Amino acid sequence: MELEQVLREAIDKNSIEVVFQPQIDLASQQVIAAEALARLKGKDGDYIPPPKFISLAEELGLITKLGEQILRKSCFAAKDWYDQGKPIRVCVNVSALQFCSEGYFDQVFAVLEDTNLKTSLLELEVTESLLMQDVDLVEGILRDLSLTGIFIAIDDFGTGYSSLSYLKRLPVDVLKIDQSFVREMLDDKQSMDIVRTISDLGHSMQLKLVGEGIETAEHEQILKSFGCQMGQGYLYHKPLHKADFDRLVIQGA
Ligand code: G
Ligand code: G
Ligand code: MN
Ligand code: NA
Repeated sequence: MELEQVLREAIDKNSIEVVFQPQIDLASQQVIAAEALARLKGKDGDYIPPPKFISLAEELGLITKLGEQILRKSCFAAKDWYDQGKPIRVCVNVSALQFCSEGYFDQVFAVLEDTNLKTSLLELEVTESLLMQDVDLVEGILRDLSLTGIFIAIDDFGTGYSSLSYLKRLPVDVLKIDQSFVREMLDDKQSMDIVRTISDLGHSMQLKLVGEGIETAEHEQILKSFGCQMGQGYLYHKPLHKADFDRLVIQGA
């Protein structure tokens, strides 16, 4: 299968690309974090959707290796920003299978040591569905990671089924409001209500809120009115290659 071959080759050559989408502090409009997003080009030169190659890597037992390569590139980038005077946190998506695989904590810690990145400049994005898996296992790993100072975010929040009492118990720092609600909130009262409810929940649990998929000034204004502190979306920037990200945040161009 062609995709499998492309994926295996990228892992062998450590050639997976990582792009970075700025996260904006809505009050100051400064870039304060970046979500790392993996990119893999097919033979036709077009990018393969990440959910496709990530799930294939999971099926083939390659996710641990692929995930480590993505994490390493992400931490390396954040260390470079830090060295250039910009302590920008890098937010890395973690597949559930990778998270639950043996040695995950050690892998993360080794990458931080090798890249010499401070723990507080790494944020791991986990999904609600991960939280619902092996509850004790997941809670233990989250606790170990969090105790080191690494930030934990729940991605696509609102699309899953995490119980609030469980959420309260977990060492979570950030809720990322799923972009589908942000996209639909202007036309759909229910989506607006969901965004408001997630924001209220975030405040009562003292979590930081990131609005995703912000495409218009109106989206931003509504999220701000709900007390959402951070935003990510095409209104600000698309995911950028490292060189373009550097031009933006280091040189201010
Ligand atoms: O970047 P893009 O919009 O194409 O991403 C689509 C989906 O793929 C998002 O849900 C994103 O979280 C996921 N994704 C992107 N990069 C990674 C990665 O490095 N690891 C994992 N597990 N998921 C990723
Ligand atoms: O599920 P996750 O949040 O990790 O998905 C991130 C994906 O969302 C990235 O692939 C990114 O390209 C995409 N994305 C980021 N901002 C926007 C936006 O404003 N609009 C749309 N349609 N997609 C976005
Ligand atoms: Mn994400
Ligand atoms: Na998301």
